[in-house]
Amino acid sequence: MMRALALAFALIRLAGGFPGGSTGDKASLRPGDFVLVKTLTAAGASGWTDTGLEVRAGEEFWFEASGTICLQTGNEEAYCGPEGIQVRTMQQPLPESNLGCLVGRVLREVVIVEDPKTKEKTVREYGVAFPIGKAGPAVIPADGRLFLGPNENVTGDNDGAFAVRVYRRG
Ligand SMILES: [Ca+2]
Repeated sequence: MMRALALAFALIRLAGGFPGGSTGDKASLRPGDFVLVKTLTAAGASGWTDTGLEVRAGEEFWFEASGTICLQTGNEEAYCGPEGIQVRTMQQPLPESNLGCLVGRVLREVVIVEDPKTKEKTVREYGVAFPIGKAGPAVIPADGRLFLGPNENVTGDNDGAFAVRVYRRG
């Protein structure tokens, strides 16, 4: 299994790169327009890390991230920084961005659904993800609570962490 995934990584690398990181017209924004509001560590294995920040759609943020995570412990091909790996899989929140790159997610709603027969409760989260990468501005896509994590859905086998500085428009 590990070997198969390593091979998949290698093959996709050969197939060429993908765009990752940032989007949109950000040329007019400068770091000096922002105020540092949070410094946190987003562990690769934690999935989404809560920033504790409530955000609104259209707000402008600036992010700076460093550190290295491993997307599959033991796989030499699976290390990356906040810019991620130039790989695309079906198992990532943002399919158009690099696998493992730092992404934001605004959690909009948490719904607890109860099965009418078994009475078993399931928690469903609804969020909107957006690309961050290594450093730069980002426009918040929705109202809600801001979380940060790697652009990957299978995070339980990860290692390492990103150190992230979060700046809000002053
Ligand atoms: Ca993983």
